[in-house]
Amino acid sequence: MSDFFKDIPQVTYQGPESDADFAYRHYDPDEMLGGKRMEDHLRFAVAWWHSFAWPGGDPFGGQTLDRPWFGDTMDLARLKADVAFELFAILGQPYFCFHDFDIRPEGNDFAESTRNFEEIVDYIGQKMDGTKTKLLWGTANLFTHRRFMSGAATNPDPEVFAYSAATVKTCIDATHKLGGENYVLWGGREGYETLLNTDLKRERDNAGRFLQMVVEYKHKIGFKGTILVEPKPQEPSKHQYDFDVATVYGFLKDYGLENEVKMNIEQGHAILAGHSFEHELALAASLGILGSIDMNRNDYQSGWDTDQFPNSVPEVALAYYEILKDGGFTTGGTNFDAKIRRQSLDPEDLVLAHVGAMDVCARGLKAAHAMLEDGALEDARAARYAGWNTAQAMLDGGLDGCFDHVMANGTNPEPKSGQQERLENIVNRYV
Ligand code: XLS
Ligand code: NI
Ligand code: NI
Repeated sequence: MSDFFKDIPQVTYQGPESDADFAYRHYDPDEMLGGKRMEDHLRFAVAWWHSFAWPGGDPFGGQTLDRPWFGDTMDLARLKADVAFELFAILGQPYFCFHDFDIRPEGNDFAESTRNFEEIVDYIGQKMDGTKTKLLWGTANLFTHRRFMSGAATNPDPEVFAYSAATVKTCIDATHKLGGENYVLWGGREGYETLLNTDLKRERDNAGRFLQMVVEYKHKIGFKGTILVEPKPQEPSKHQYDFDVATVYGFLKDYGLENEVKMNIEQGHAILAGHSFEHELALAASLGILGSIDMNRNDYQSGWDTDQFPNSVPEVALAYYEILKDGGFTTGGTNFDAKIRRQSLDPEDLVLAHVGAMDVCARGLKAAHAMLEDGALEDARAARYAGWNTAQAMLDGGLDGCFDHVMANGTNPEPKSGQQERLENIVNRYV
């Protein structure tokens, strides 16, 4: 036991009337919603990188957070894992997520990095054995080290492609070993800064082949989890090949992967791409590729990827509405890919960030569930499209079929209200 969280109690559900800081007011894991426990709906995960590896830097300043496990030794990596599992015990959330880079010190070469990684993975596996904590997903960090500055799978240098592929192999192996339910690829530097030095077609093809190799390997070793791609339009690269859900779907189709790969959709990335979160979720659901979410938002003023914990119930309610409408998560979940603010120095800040976010999501989920149950929005939507129940012939008849129809019926369509205000008022009754 470390003493990092020494006076912080285990957080339990105490109901909406509680005024304790370390209490859930809405996240009651056992509450049933539509025949499923709340914990099994939300499937919360803590992100290792922001919670335990991030030093508090921003573009203008370096480390603000002082953590006893910061440093490059295996002992410190084990201490970091100890503290991580102490946080998991306090929060009681069922899952966590990690990159190789978050959990192990970088070695002098690939072989040493891999040895460090495998040793820590075994250590984490032992810690998982004694608890109910599970792995939602693992991933490889192919963007921080300078070797990846010109991309990983899209690097002009085939040696970097190979290094990246070898790294992903070790990360899928680790995820498989720890019983992970998904494997994520976020293409941090899979994009370019200037066309003047970029062979766009080759880079995109190499990224496609890379993802095929991931899928082939998954099947070879019998990994049953879902392969997820996390779209993001920019930051760090200027033009990313995985811009948004629509772009990634086209990419998957091109490389024959649309039935193998789903999306991990992040709220802040959706906003960066000029979409709403619920747009990205609804589109992925409509394409059958909605997998999992990173529930962290951006600051609406600063305009960059600030990775803040969610704190707006109406926003998350609309997101869970799309997720529930799609049937809910299967292997996916709600990962807090979120960091505390750089002035939030205390251990309790880290705990309270998660507590608040879990309660916000629980309230959003309950609102979403109630909206679906009551059917007010879906009834209105069905009514708006009711004409299509008898209009299939128009889709089959082609342009001249439609022409004949209009000529025969003398149709002069009457515009109808979209009723947006009424629908917004309905939503506001729930949130
Ligand atoms: C960065 C991404 C990253 C992925 C995992 O913006 O959100 O944290 O979730 O590599
Ligand atoms: Ni992000
Ligand atoms: Ni993310």
